[in-house]
Amino acid sequence: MTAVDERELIEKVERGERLGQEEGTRLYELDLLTLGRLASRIREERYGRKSYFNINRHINPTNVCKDICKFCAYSASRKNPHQYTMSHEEILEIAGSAREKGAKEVHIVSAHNPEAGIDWYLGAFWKIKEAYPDLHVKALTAAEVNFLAESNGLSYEEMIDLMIENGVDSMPGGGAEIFDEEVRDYICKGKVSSDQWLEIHRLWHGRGRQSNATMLFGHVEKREHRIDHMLRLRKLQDETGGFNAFIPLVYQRENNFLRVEEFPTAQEILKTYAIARILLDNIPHLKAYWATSTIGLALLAQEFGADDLDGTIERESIQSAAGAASGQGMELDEFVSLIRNSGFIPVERDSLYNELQIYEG
Ligand code: V47
Repeated sequence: MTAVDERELIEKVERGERLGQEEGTRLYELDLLTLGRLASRIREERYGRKSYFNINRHINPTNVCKDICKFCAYSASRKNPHQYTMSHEEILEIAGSAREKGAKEVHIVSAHNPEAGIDWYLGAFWKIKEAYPDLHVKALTAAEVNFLAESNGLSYEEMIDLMIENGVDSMPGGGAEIFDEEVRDYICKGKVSSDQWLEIHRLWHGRGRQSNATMLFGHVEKREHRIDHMLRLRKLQDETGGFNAFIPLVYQRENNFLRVEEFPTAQEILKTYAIARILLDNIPHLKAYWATSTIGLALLAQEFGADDLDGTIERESIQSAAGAASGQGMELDEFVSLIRNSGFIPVERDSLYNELQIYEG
């Protein structure tokens, strides 16, 4: 890129104009600190120095899966022979004890278990809601919704009716991986397609509900695939306005079947956060999910556009199976002081980003 092209690109971002595929990809050629400055300006205009988090509990109730995603170390396989499926009593007990410790949300993501049955999936949400109506149930990725619809002969609309009837409050952003069809075919053939993933969220938003969107990056995809992924989300968000947060998930490399030649540098990860903040002008929050970025980089990402650090998690099985240090979650006090000591104002939020407590001073 010539110096003139670079100047023009920067000015376009400063004027708040939208960038397309080619310009979005060229943003990667800007130096890290320029991108940080551009993304921080947008972040600070919206949120000042506030950084959001919630007190949540991740529950991963089964690791038995009919699909084989090359990047996944969580599902039971020859690399991870230990299979499990929790009973409703176990799930309910985990939800109850998390609530007692202050959790406002349970984030429930499972594998695609062909033996468990739809009543096992939906019944767990219903029982949690019945016992703890104030606990927000964020559950079922679009990949799970597609799996349950297909295996039970249901339309997506019927599945969504059942989710609402059984107490699902919002949908997590998982299963999006990378929308580019060629890369997707290589890393997770047979799972929900990109168009299906987007359609499920479109229908969910159409019912007045909210959700998140993830992107798994740092494996075999190229920069242009990340931009394409973000632009497909931006297009849907223009239509529905139902996404709360965009969550770039940094690929974790252990115990899986995906061979990767080159892993992203910290610089590439931070650039990806900054570019997401710039391109996704219509998705309010950018979440640096510390389970995959490491807490150090998540804190730094606050200077590159991220305004949300997810939550205390308490326990996590998907990313930690692939090497992330998130298995045991994080204590609230530690989380708050890490955010504060990095120069930001910790704000506890609920699942829909209403502010619950500001930790000033
Ligand atoms: O879709 C699987 C990812 C996702 C690996 O909505 C991996 O707030 C990295 O949905 N390396 C599920 N990631 C997690 C998810 C989520 C997480 C945090 C917040 C939210 C939210 C949603 O986990 C899957 C997949 O992309 N994943 N394996 C891996 N090796």
